[in-house]
Amino acid sequence: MVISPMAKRHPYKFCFGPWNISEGQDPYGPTTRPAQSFDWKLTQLRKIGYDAMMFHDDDAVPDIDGKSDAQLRKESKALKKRLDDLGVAAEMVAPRLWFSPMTIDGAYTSNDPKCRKYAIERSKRCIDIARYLGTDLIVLWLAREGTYMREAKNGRRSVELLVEALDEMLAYDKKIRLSIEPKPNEPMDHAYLPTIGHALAIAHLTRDPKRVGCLIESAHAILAGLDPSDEIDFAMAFGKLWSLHLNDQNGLKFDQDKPFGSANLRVAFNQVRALERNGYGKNGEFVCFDVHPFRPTKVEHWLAHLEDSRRTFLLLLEKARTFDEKQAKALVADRNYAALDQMVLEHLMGV
Ligand code: XLS
Ligand code: MG
Repeated sequence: MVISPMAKRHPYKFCFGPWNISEGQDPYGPTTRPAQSFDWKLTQLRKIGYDAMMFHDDDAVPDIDGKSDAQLRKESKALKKRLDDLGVAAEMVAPRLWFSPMTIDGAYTSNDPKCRKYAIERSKRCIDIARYLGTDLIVLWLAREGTYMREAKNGRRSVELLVEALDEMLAYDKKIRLSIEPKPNEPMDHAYLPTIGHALAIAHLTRDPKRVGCLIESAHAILAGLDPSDEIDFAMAFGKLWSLHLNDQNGLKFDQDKPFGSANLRVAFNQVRALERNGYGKNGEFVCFDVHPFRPTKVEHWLAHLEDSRRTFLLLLEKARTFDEKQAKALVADRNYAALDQMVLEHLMGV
């Protein structure tokens, strides 16, 4: 199907991260595709109509822990030049705090003060990289801030430690904004900040609540048993949705990072509608797809999940913009939800 000119006039800008062109490794088996260079990924990004790349600190500066500040500056600046030459923006930088031997038992909430110090120092270096790459957005996916058993940590103390860490980052750079990406579980049994409500609530305990916002990932909201479109409306009612990871998820299991709309087209449609009614993107926010190829994917189809997610988004945008709001309103006023339900289904089926 051809995407109509109306959908092409959208104000949305698109983004993905180098980890989204992944090699297929899972906990039960090795990679299924050979690794590709970062430069190749960057070139592909432009070719398939994307505008920006998101980074973990060590996507930007590999082996960051073994490198001096001078090296970090040199490599970040060289990367910024490559991005500028290709006309690609750096959307955000996120500290990858879940790989190091120093974060085995948590990063900011580790029981070991030396490990907590490492996490904060590493986050400051992540902020340095963001500054060199020209973005003020730091994303915090708090992968190991939680427990495998609740007795292992003091929950109240963990909240205080999280606030201390956020405060240190806010004080380190007066311009950066922190965007918390909640996820309720995996790798932890229970995470400390499982939902957008938690992220926005903890913002208010920090020294500068205005600079602490959130990022919604569709799959993470679904794993919390929530509808991602409600999370979008909630975050945007606070003016705090600063980034977005659209993808899909089939029920309450491991994080699947499926292509956008792959598991539930209607849930995807409602996310696009929520973004439209709230004007997402009008302050320069990007639509990022945190999606992965299915493990059996062949090398020649390696970018399909990214091309398809963007295409599905644009097609659903057209569906959102052509949804008969007047008729829907009349059905709501008549409390005729059966007809409203069918109307949505037929609209999505193109009847
Ligand atoms: C993992 C997260 C991660 C963040 C960035 O589930 O989605 O990829 O988006 O640190
Ligand atoms: Mg994500």
